[in-house]
Amino acid sequence: MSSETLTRVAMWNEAAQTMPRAALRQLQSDRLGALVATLHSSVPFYRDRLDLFGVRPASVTSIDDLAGLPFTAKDDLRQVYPFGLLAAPKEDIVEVHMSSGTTGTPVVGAYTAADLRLWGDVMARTLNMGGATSSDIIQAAYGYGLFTGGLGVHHGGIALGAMVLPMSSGNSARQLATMRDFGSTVLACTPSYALFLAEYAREQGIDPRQLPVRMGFFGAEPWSDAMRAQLEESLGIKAYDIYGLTEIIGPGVGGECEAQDGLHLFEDVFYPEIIDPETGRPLGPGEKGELVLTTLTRQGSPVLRYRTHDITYLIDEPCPCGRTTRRIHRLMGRNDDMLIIRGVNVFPRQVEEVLLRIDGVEPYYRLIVDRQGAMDSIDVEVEMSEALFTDEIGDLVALERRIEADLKSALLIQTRAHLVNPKTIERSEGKAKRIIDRRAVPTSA
Ligand code: DLL
Repeated sequence: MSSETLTRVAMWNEAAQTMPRAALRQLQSDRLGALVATLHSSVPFYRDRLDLFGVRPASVTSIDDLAGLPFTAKDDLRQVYPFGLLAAPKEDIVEVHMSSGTTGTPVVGAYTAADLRLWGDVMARTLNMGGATSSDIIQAAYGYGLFTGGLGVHHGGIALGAMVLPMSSGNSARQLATMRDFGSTVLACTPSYALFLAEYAREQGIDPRQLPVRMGFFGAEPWSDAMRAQLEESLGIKAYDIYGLTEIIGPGVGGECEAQDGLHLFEDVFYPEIIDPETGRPLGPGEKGELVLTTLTRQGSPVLRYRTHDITYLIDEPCPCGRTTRRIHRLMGRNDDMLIIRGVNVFPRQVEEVLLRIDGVEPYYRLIVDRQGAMDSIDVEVEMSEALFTDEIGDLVALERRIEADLKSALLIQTRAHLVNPKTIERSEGKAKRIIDRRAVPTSA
């Protein structure tokens, strides 16, 4: 797309987004030095790590020194749950979020007042990149609560000076009525929920293209260019991809500008690297690998070289929008076993843990993930144990309902359980193939 075809609105925090690359590098270098000094002096976990790696904080003077610093893994964060990685006094924390699905120990993100201003700023940048301004009415239909989606959009919308409707997700009839009554111009929710809303509107006799929404900010789960085309067509909007994760800040790590050609990263505050997941070696622009992020200015829960497990590549070419920040290609999948179902992160081992606690079933199972219409579904096939085998229909149904209820409280999503006969699920010698994902989504190339 050429620069002439981009509809321009005033750029939010233009200075941060159009900084000459040399000045940006200097800023990143200064911030990295300060970060390492803080981590060493205030976070015992990082002090030990840095000492183990023989890193003296005073020797970190350039962003190029990052490659010699230790990584942080999701498990590191879990081990210090809930507050072990705080770099600020607990009294200074004003908000807390947690990742939705984990092995039972969630990952905590703690925000000081300055962190919330940062979040507001990066989310305002995200919304504004797609053209949103203070005149917009933002329907925030990501889940509110410990999940970062709802409140991330909320803080960003307020920073931008827009009007925020804190809807949270669900209650589709009310979403549509509110959209119409208040004239919402922006919709922010998961892409699958947006698609569902369009379908639901049609079922109610409402033409979704006639709704006032002009643009959507969709993320928290993988979605494809085909789905973008469908959303843009069915809702009559521009659909932007937005990215983020609890461990870094929530949504607001990066997003698409009006060129819709890769997601700009907010490199002045979150430094990106792409590494070879096997060797940990940094890769260059265009080389596909795992995204690693360092929070350069977070106060509450800063992280050093956090391994996201998200696969993408860096785009170093200038963008017609005028921003000088590097972009990443839309997310191309994950290199761990985390599934994202209706926006909720699910690890297969959580399912296993639940099954192990239920008498009458074995931890042999298959998860079949599918998409019916716009909604993800998850079916769990579970083997009955031989000892407790029964063919009493009443008993079987009761056991299936129990499994569904226990999974619901552990995973926070509804599943459908199906008992199968003992020894019918394939045993494997290598990695068990427990997940069948029939959603044809993840890549968008
Ligand atoms: O999903 C934060 C978020 C909320 C992002 C709203 C965008 C919009 P978590 O629950 O910690 O945080 O999950 C983070 O979700 O590592 C990716 O694997 C995946 N993810 C997030 N955005 C996208 C996206 C939020 N645009 C994990 N495309 C990340 C693909 C995404 N995957």
